[in-house]
Amino acid sequence: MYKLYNVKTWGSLAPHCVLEELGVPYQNIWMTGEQVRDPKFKEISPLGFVPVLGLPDGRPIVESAAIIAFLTDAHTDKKLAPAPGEADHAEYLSALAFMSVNLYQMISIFYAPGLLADTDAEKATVARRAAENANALFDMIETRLGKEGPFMLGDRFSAADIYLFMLSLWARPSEAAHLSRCPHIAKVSAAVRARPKLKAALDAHGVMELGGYGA
Ligand SMILES: N[C@@H](CCC(=O)N[C@@H](CS)C(=O)NCC(=O)O)C(=O)O
Repeated sequence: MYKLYNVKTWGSLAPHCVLEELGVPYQNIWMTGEQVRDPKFKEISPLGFVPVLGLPDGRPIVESAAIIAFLTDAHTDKKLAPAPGEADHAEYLSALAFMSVNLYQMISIFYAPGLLADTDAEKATVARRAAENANALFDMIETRLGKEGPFMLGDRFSAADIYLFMLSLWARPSEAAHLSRCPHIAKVSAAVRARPKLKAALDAHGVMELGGYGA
């Protein structure tokens, strides 16, 4: 059975939703931020991050985009993403990697500017620039959805939309401000919130309503 190391509203939210959509058996391990920051957790997650997916053979897998792509590839019958070998699968992987490497990372810098700055003034500048850069990346996705949407893969809903939904929860100055600036992304978020199989998980994370992540 899979094991998901999960913290409410953190980066494990999208893998959690993907597991729920796939309907595969898994053990959900709720953690607190304190437990994640315990040095012992680095034995299974080298950077001390969630998500971690434990495979049925016990191996821990890190990196949210890899976890999601692995899960949808392992369960292609559930059709939550194009199957490996299809041209759309390349687009799917590209969309996940784009969001993970660029957007997730930029949002992380916003929340932890101390990674790249020392003084409070430097941290404020880094946080402001990270928020601006994240919003510019959201705008690129918004433009793409306007031209080729309504979903990340055109007409087809996929786990990439769940990933975008998760990132949107963290957008600044608030999810509401972000979604009113990006109406196409807002439709993706609404579509995710309307998925019957996700209701329990989204309720558990406290994000069924707008602004569940702080603002
Ligand atoms: N590149 C990683 C980033 C994961 C990450 O940044 N996780 C954050 C939560 S959203 C975390 O666990 N932070 C640890 C902490 O704040 O102590 C991924 O995509 O899985």
